[in-house]
This record gives sequence, structure tokens and C-alpha cells, in this order.
Amino acid sequence: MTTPDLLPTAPTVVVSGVASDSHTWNLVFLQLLVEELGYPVVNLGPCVPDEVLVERCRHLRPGLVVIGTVNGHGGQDALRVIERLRGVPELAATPVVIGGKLGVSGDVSRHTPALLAAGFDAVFEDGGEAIADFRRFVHAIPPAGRPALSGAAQGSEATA
Ligand code: B12
Repeated sequence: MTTPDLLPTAPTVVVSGVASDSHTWNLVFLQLLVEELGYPVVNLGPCVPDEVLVERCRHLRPGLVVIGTVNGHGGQDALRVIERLRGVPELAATPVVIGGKLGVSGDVSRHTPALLAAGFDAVFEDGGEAIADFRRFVHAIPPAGRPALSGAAQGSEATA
């Protein structure tokens, strides 16, 4: 496997699971995908306590936070996580997205409105064009050192 070329001004992207979720390969997949797009990734792995995610993000000041979850409880966990991230002034405007299998009901659109209202910039739930939409979103994040993206993500949620 070759190391992908990083974009010269690419900001760091943090990839993370949520506290309840021990699934790992979705996070490895996300890391490889984002690196392939040219961004350096810090992958915090699965079962990340909220306070660890917040502290790592406060320290790293990433250009994007990507949360992946598939155990079916992520939709709930993520409401708590985004509240804590948005409660930190330095992270209030950081783009934060989530994707995967967010619930157990099979109704893929159920969690998206609440997650967007709670502060996520985009939701990429499995089905439809989730991965293609996510790739487009990542390409749109601004280079390091520029002001944060504002209001660009609302249209990026995945559809079934
Ligand atoms: C391996 C596995 C496990 C392993 C995980 C080992 C490990 N270290 O990773 C173990 C045995 C521990 C496990 C446990 C559980 N599992 Co499990 N597991 C799986 C399994 C078989 C494969 C998951 C996998 O690795 N896939 C490969 C990766 C690359 O793909 P992925 O995870 O599907 O992620 C893709 C997408 O979701 C998407 N994606 C994910 N995140 C994000 C984020 C963004 C931003 C984007 C754009 C896309 C994206 O991209 C990925 C690539 O397409 C799936 C079933 C299946 N066949 O998919 C069930 C599955 C995920 N597990 C499931 C469940 C219910 C559980 C348990 C609750 C079971 C139990 N009762 O204990 C526990 C939960 C444990 C916990 N605390 O989280 C359910 C979830 C159901 C739901 N969400 O509706 C599944 C779907 C099985 C099923 N059909 O019921 N599991």
C-alpha cells in the first residue's frame, strides 16, 4: 500500500467512534478514505469517552471531526457528544459530521433532523449516496489557517 499524497495546506481530520460503540473497521475505512482525499487523520478509535474526544479536539484544533458509528445507538450518543463539543468555544464552529448505522429501526431518516438541529454540520447515514456525499463534503473543507466553513453543510445529509 502506498502512502497517499497529502494536500499542502490540508487541516487535520479527527476520526472517532462514540463511547458505546466498539466497532472498529468503519473507523479504519474512514481514515483510509480521508487520507486518500489528501488529509492527515488522527483516528481516536472505538469506545471514545466524550471527554477524551473533546480534549483531543481542543488540543488538535482539527479542520473536520468525523464520527462513525454502527452499533445502532450512535444517534443517541451523538446528541450528547455534539452538545459537549459545541460547548467548547474553540470548537463551536469546527465542522463536525456523523455517519454510519445510526439507529436500530431501519428508518434511516429518523435521526438526521435531530442531529442537524443539535449542531452537526452533516449526517451521512448508510444508504443512497452517503459515501459520495461525504467525499464531496470533505473536499469542501477549507485549507488550514483559513476561517471555518460556514453554512455549507446543511445540504449534505444522506438520503436513503
Ligand atoms: C464485526 C461486527 C461486530 C464486532 C466488532 C469488532 C470490531 N472490533 O470492530 C463485534 C462482535 C464486537 C460486534 C458487536 C456488536 N454488534 Co456488530 N457487527 C459486526 C459486523 C458483522 C461487521 C461490521 C464491520 O466491521 N463492517 C466493515 C466496515 C468497514 O463497514 P461498516 O461498519 O458497515 O461501516 C460502513 C458504513 O456503515 C459506513 N460508515 C460507518 N461509519 C460512517 C461514518 C461516516 C461519516 C460515513 C460517511 C460512513 C460511515 O461506511 C462503512 C463502509 O461502507 C456487522 C454486520 C455487517 N455485516 O455489517 C455487525 C453490526 C454492525 N453489529 C450490530 C450489533 C447490533 C452489535 C451488538 C449490539 C451486538 C450485541 N447484541 O452485543 C454489539 C455492539 C457492541 C458495541 N458496544 O458496540 C448490528 C448493528 C445494527 C444496527 N445498527 O441496526 C450489525 C449491523 C449486525 C446486524 N445486522 O444486526 N459487532
